[in-house]
Amino acid sequence: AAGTKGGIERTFIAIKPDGVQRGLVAEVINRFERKGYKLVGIKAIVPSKELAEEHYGDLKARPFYKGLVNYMTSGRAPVIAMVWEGPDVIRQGRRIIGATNPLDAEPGSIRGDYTISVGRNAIHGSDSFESATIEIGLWFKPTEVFDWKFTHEEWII
Ligand code: FUP
Repeated sequence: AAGTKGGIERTFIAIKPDGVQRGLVAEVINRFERKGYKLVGIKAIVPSKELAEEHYGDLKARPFYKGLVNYMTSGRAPVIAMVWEGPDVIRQGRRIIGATNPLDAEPGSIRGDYTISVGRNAIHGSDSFESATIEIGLWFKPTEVFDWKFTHEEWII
């Protein structure tokens, strides 16, 4: 499942229903792909309430928790769940995504370029090795994540 292999990390990135509604799927994938990161898992999924609640379990006490779970599970668009692999991809992924509050997110980041509301910030990315491991295990079966090599990997990694 998740983890590192010789310094190569994996992270869980999800385009949330508002990001899918906004037509940002290709834009998000492009930003990770052009950087040189490797897409090792991807699927569209409307998460169950249980999955969404577990994913955001650490936010249970927050006032926005219920609305957050409702928005993730509404089915008005699926979540595009992905696993990306590469050197430092957890931290770099957070940089590519930008700050949680879009009004603090740098222009040039996904949230900085495309969003204005913290409750509709389009995308999720794991914030640590521990959460990446947990989140990949939560959203993906082992058989849905693939080990593969770029043909000319030595020119990228
Ligand atoms: P992040 O890891 O950047 O997604 O940030 P958090 O885990 O702190 O927050 C998870 C989600 O909760 C955010 F993407 C959106 C939602 N949220 C709010 O709706 N209001 C807030 O004040 C903070 C977070």
